[in-house]
Amino acid sequence: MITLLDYGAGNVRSVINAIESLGETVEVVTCGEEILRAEKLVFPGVGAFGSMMEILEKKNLVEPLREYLYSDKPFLGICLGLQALFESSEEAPGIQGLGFIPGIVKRFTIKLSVPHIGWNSLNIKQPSRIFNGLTGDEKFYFVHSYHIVPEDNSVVLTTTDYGYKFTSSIQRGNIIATQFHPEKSGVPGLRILRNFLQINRASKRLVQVPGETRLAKRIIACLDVRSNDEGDLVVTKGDQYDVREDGSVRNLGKPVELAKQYYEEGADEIVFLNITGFRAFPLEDMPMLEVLRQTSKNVFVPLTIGGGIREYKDKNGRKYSALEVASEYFRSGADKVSIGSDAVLIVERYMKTGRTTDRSAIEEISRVYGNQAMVISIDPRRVYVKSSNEVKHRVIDTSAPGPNGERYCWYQCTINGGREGRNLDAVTLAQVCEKLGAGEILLNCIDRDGTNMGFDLELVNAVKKSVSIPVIASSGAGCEEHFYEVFTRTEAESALAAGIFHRKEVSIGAVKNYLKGKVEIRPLYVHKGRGRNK
Ligand code: 1PR
Repeated sequence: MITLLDYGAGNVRSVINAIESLGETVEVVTCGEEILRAEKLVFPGVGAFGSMMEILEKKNLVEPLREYLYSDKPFLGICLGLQALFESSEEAPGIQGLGFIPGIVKRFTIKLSVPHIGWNSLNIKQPSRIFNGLTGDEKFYFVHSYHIVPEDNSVVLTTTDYGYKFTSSIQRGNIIATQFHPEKSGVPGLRILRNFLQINRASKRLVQVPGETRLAKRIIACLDVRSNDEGDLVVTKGDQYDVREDGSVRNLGKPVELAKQYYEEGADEIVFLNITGFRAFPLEDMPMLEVLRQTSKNVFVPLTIGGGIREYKDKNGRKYSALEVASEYFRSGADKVSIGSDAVLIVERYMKTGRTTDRSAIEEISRVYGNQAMVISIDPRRVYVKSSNEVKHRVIDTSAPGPNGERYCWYQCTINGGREGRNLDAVTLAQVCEKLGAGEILLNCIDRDGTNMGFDLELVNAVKKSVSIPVIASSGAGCEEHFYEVFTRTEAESALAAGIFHRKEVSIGAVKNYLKGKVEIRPLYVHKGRGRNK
């Protein structure tokens, strides 16, 4: 029996699912006595340091947690569950942590994108039982803007490089805590969890080639989901956002099965987009919640859900905030939510007044769940102009002139699945969303969507250069070389594709094999019950 501390913010379902997939049962703690009775305690932290400590205080969990830690019974902290062990954090000045390990938590001060999102490796500094069965070359999933700085180096279990070297996990006796998420780190992550649970395993010292660890470029599979004309929830795919062929919605498979298949083939992340979310009330669209619940039982990489994350009134007049809608998705297994249409409307309001309301969906969701959980999905379309000062938008000098020889273009934001163009450009949208608290940009391109022509590198460069958060390049991937191109000719941290994977033209394994040795990627793993991923 594993005891899990859930203080009520974010996605603990993934941790529960990962532990249960190893054949263990999980008891979720609701009071201090249960912490003291625990034999093995797992503490996954999500959200922000300040609100975490306030909730722990309010629920009278701080003292039992300290007592448990000092008793040296097996403890695994994850992400904020690691940071909580320290004395304080720059994220919440004046708020005390558990103070179990001397040291503080600091924000990254680097030129690279923050948050540090994605798959990075570990430099192992001590023997530990959690490394049994690993080679030391594995990559693990990180998502954080702050990192720990222990006073005493003897607690450092691993370090990782991102701009500089930081401590990515600690070990003191039976207390182990990681900045990365084992529950979201595929096969090696599950291995770490299993090793933690088997407390009698011998400690292993891994011999590694010394050197800097490197963040991998991520390959993301996207599943556009909607009901077809028969009422079944299907994965579909459009050509420039038109998902109908001969009058019917294209049906490319079932969402839960396809997500599992892509995970096993090596996808670093899965994105679900409910593409009719702008029409219906998503919380009445229960199948999407069920899709997430089922997917998160078998898929141990990050899951993003978009489509219909916005404020809504149901038929009885009850109002739901976007935060409430998002919370339901987080509880069902989402790690991030993405906002499309509403982000455009929020930024338009901001541009009119020049002020934030502090209460927009972007601000509220990122405040509660952290910036890393708030993705903005942009659906831009090229608009050609003859001169760079013809419009007030951010105009680029394009190498692909327009139909009438226009040398310039700007990228117009659209809403409602590309149906309505707005008087706002994608660069401005991305910049304002970052200011409001967004942690990542999912950058689609209607002109390239489903065309197999390759990513719009000019668009990716224009947006990526204007923000300091990670950007996912999306739309147009047609072959392995297109991924190489986007990773070498832009600074995008990840690339997303849909059509080529669904139509089985190119597999995720083929993309990774092509990139291997040229671009840093997460290695492929063999999944039990499947043939070898090449
Ligand atoms: O506006 O907050 O409700 O969110 C709706 C979401 O649904 C947005 O993220 C929007 O991008 C998406 N969406 C709406 N309509 C469509 C459509 O296709 N008719 N899907 C749509 C956009 C997602 C792309 C696609 C890439 C890669 N498709 O990310 O997966 O273009 O495709 P490719 O590799 O085949 O070229 P809201």
